[in-house]
Amino acid sequence: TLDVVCLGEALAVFSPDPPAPIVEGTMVRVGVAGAETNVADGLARLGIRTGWHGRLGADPFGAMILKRLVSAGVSVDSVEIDPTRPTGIYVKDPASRSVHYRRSNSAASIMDELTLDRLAAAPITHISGITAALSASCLRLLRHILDGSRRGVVSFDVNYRPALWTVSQAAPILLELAQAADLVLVGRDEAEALWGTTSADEIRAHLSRPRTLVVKDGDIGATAFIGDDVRVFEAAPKVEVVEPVGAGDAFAAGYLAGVVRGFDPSKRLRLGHRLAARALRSAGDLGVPPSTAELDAWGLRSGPAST
Ligand code: KDG
Repeated sequence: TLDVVCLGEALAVFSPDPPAPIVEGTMVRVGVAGAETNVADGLARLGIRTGWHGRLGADPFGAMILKRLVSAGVSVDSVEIDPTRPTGIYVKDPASRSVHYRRSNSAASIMDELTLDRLAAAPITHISGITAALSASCLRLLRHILDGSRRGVVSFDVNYRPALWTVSQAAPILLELAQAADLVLVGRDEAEALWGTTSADEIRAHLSRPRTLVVKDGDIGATAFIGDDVRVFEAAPKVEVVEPVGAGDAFAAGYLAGVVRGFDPSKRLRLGHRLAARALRSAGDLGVPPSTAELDAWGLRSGPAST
C-alpha cells in the first residue's frame, strides 16, 4: 500500500555542464525532471511509501526516468509505456530566460480519464497545474481526479509555467482546479501573476475553498492555513542559492511527508523548508538525499505512518 501517489509528466532534461550558453555548442548532462516526479523522489527518500504515475515513451529517456525513480524507492507499477509517442524533453540554457520544452505530442500528453483505472489508490494524490497545460485530455484527467467522488485527499501544486500557457489562459483554470483541491500549494508571486493577489491572506480570501492552503513566499517563509482557524507562518532558512529549480517540489515533498507522519503544521512547514534548502543548494532539480541520521533527527524514520 502507498501513502502518496504523484501523477504528472516526467521529462528528460538536458543541461549544459559546465554551464555555458547552448549557442556555443556545449557539453550537456542528461537528467530527470518533472515537478511531480521530483515530489515523488523527495517523498520516497523521506521514507514515505510513494508511487508515481505517468506515461513514458519506449525510449532511453523513459528508461532513465524509470531507473531513477526505482532507485529512489518510488513505485512505478502503473506507469504506461507508449510505443509510438516519445518521452518529453526539456533543455536548460543558461543564456536564455525561457525554458525550451520539446513535449508536445509526448507520451504523457495523451493521459486521460482511463489513466485513473491504472492509478493505485492512496490516501493522498498529488498533482500539479503543469498537467492542466499539456492537452485537453490531461486537463480532463485533472478535473476527473478532483471531482466530488474521490475518496482520499488531493494535493494540488499550482505550478504555473509561463512557457506552456499565458496568464489569461491559465488563471481561470488554475483557480478552478485549486478551488476543487483539498490541499493547495502556491507561490506568493505566482498567485500575484495569476490572480493579482499580493499577500498570503489575500490568497486565502481568494481561494476560499481548499481546507489547507500553503503559500510559499520565496526566501521569506511559508504560511499554512488549515480550516478556518489555523494560520501558521515559518520563516525560511538563509540559503546560498545555486539553482532555484526544484525547490518548490522539494518543499511539497517535505510538507506532504509531514502530513503523512501526522506532524503539526509548523513542523510540516519546517520540513518543507529543509528540503527546499537542499534543492536550492544543488544545480539539479533535487537536493542531496537526507542521510539516515538526518531522517532520525527529523523524526521521520521511526514510528508507524499516521494521517
Ligand atoms: O518544478 C521543476 C519543474 O518545472 C521541472 O522539473 C520541469 O516539470 C517541469 C516543467 O514542466 O516545467
